[in-house]
This record gives sequence, structure tokens and C-alpha cells, in this order.
Amino acid sequence: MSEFDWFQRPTPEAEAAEDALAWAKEAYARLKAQQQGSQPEVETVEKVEAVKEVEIFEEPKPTEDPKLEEQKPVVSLLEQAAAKREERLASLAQEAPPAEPELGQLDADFLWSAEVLAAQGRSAAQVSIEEIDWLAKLRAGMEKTRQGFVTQLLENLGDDPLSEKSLEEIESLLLRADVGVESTDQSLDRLRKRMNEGVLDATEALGLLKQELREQLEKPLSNKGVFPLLAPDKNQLNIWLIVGVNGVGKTTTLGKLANLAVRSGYSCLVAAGDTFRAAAVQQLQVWAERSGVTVIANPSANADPAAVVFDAIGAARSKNIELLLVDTAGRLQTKHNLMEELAKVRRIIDRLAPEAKVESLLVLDASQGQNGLRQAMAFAAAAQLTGVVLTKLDGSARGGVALAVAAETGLPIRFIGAGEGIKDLRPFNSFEFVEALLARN
Ligand SMILES: Nc1nc2c(ncn2[C@@H]2O[C@H](COP(=O)(O)OP(=O)(O)OP(=O)(O)O)[C@@H](O)[C@H]2O)c(=O)[nH]1
Ligand SMILES: [Mg+2]
Repeated sequence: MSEFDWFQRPTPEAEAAEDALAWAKEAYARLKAQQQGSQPEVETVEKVEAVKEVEIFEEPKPTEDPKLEEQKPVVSLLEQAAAKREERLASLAQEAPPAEPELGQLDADFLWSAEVLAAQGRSAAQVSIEEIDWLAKLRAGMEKTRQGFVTQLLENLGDDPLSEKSLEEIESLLLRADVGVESTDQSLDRLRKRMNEGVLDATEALGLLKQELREQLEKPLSNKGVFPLLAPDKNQLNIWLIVGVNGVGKTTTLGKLANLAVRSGYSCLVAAGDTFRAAAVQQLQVWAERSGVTVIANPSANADPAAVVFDAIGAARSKNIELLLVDTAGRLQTKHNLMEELAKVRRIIDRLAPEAKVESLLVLDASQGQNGLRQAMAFAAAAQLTGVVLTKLDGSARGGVALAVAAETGLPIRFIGAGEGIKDLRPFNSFEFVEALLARN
């Protein structure tokens, strides 16, 4: 099955599907047919190749030699070979999980993901297993942030209209999830206003709350007049600078971005701009290798990151690279040094590659909530931030910090990370994020 291109995600075609269940069933049937249609072919190729790889170090298989086949009883040899193959495939399956997500059951995960896609007006014919898989992961990752709230709220309310008491419950959920006071107040005002206009039941209230949160998340996009999806421009140099406090997930994010870019057909190069931490280059190399991407580094101690970026821009030009990802340090002897260094890197980029499309992405660890946000804002001036990447949503009870990010920084969230795996980072989509934040368990 061909790879799904996240940078070319289909845009909604029509109004949201009315019958989400029918939509989900149709999508499931299509994916199943797709998988059954293409998988045997893919599987055969993959398996044969995998077996060959193993066999390079072994004696040739008897069945591969026709003369031998003639001399020995055919059935038993074939049987032996088949048994051996089964054995190897079983062990291979254990060693390496399939790179591509597989279609699971038509279960609650699938239905929820399908519902979210259908509600965005997507056609059932365009859906990919990758999207279904990612949405399920996002919903699971946000579980700690939700803490069963929506289920509880709907149960508490039953058929009763929304009351002041339920507003208080909503307020406490939002604050606990680290949504921030500003965003919480704004959301409650909207609910209260509607409540005063007439009776509001729980489902309607939830719908309204979701709409409010979505609008808040999208505000930085409209304020800055930028597209919701950040993708590198084809056939030109794009430079994405990855900055943030130490340990928030910069290098991991960069590794995942390189993978996303390569899978979407971009040529990509990585600059090891964290020259402070000894193991940083090595860590970056491991990530880059997974996607077959070259790393430009300077192994000498205390090398100047600006010099590394200088070299990397030169290499990017000579190789017609479309996306240059620059890793940076999260810690130096002093914060002042760090900001100076970042500002210098930024100046070099602007001077050396004025034609490049530069993004300066601030990585934030969602589990640190608003504390992390305040700390990180020191980067705004030095690196001329253009967007945010929110990581570690999977281990966080403070996923709501996305709202505080939008309100306090005015920066659009561009990607979200929900896991340590190479595919656990995707472009941010406010609709999907809010659905995951306020999903019923
Ligand atoms: N659960 C989870 N862990 C993550 C995620 N992103 C990164 N991590 C983990 O966070 C830790 C720190 O990640 P790094 O990428 O090294 O962070 P960094 O910002 O580059 O750190 P410094 O270079 O030291 O400043 C690692 O153990 C990562 O595996 C995520 O989305 N979810
Ligand atoms: Mg790092």
C-alpha cells in the first residue's frame, strides 16, 4: 500500500456526513478491500525479500536448486522448506513489527476516528489507515488530560439542561487540563451567554464548547494569515529551526519531522546545531539514519553552531535540498549565552539563505503545562518564532495547554507529538485536537 502523505492531506469535499456510522462502515469496507487487494502482493514481496536477507548468511535452500529437487523426494523437501520459511517468518514477525499500520477491527477506535474524519466533511473514499491509526493514538494519548470528564459530565447531566453547577464543572476541567484562565473564561462566557438565551442541553453545550476551543486554537492562523497546514514549499530551500528548553523533545521532533518529510517525497538534510551536549550529534544521527537523511555536524568540542549551520546551508544548496532541519541546544552555561547563540544562528540563516522559507518552531513539552510555556517564551525574541510543536501529549494530563499556547503566544501550533516512535508526530489539526480533548471515553 502506498504511503499516506500528511503534507498533502485531502481537504474536505462536502458537508459533514450525516450518518457517521454508515460512513464508517463504508470507509472500513473500502480499506479492507484495499488491503486485501494490495496486501497479498506487498506481503509476498516483503516476505520474500525478508527471507532472502536472512538467507544470505545461510546455505542455499534446497528448493532453489532444480537438480537437487530431482534427486530428492520433492514433497518432503518442499515441506521442509515451507516449515523453515514459516519458522523464519514467525521470528521475523516477532523481531520487526510492520512499519505500516494495519486495519484492525471495526471497533470503537475505528468508529471514533471515522466519525472525526466524517465530521470534517471528508469523503469515505479518501480515508487512509494511517489517519485512522493516528487519531486513535491521539485519543488514547489525551486520556489523562480528559480524565473521563465528558462521560462523567454527560452522565451527571442526563437529560437536564446545563446549569451554573455544570458550568463550574466545565471550568474545573479546563483549568485542570491547563487550558489557562483567559481561554477558560472566554469559553464559559460563551456558554453562559447561550444559556441565558435559552435552555441548553449537555450535548449542545459540548458542541458549543468544542466550537469555542477550535476558534481559539485557530485564531493565531487567521491573525497571521497563514494556512492551517505547515508544509515545506516544493523545489526551494525551506529551513526549519527547532528550538526550546532542554529535554522538551527537540531532537526527537526533528527526527520525526525528517521522517514525515522523506515519506512525503521531500529531500531533507539535518544540521546538528546542538554542539553543547556531547551525545547530541550521535542521538541526531540515529534518528536521521532511520529515514536515510544526512547529518551535517562538527565533531570538535564546543564547535560554533552558526558554523555548522553555515556548512549545512552550503550542503543543502549543492544537493538541492528542500528541507533543512536545524537542531539546537536547550541548555548552555547561561541562558544569556543560549539566546545569543540562537540569535547568531538565526542571523546566519537570514544572511546566507535569504531566499529560504524559514520557520522557527518552538518545541513545548505538554506535560510541563503553562510553566514550560513561560520559560519558553524567552526564545521568542532570539529565534523569531513562527510556530509551536507540542510534544508528549501522550504522557500528559495538561494537553489543554494548547489553548494557553494559542492565547498567550499568538503562535499557531504546527505539529503535535504523542509518543516516542518515529510516526508519533503529525501536523496539528484543531478539529481533531478538540475532539480528542473532549472525547467520551
Ligand atoms: N512520551 C513521549 N516522549 C517523548 C515525546 N517526544 C520526546 N519524548 C522523549 O523526551 C525525551 C527528551 O527528548 P529529546 O528529543 O532528547 O529532547 P531535547 O529537547 O532534544 O533535549 P536536549 O537536547 O537535551 O535539550 C526523550 O526520552 C524522548 O524520547 C513524545 O511525544 N512523547
Ligand atoms: Mg536535543
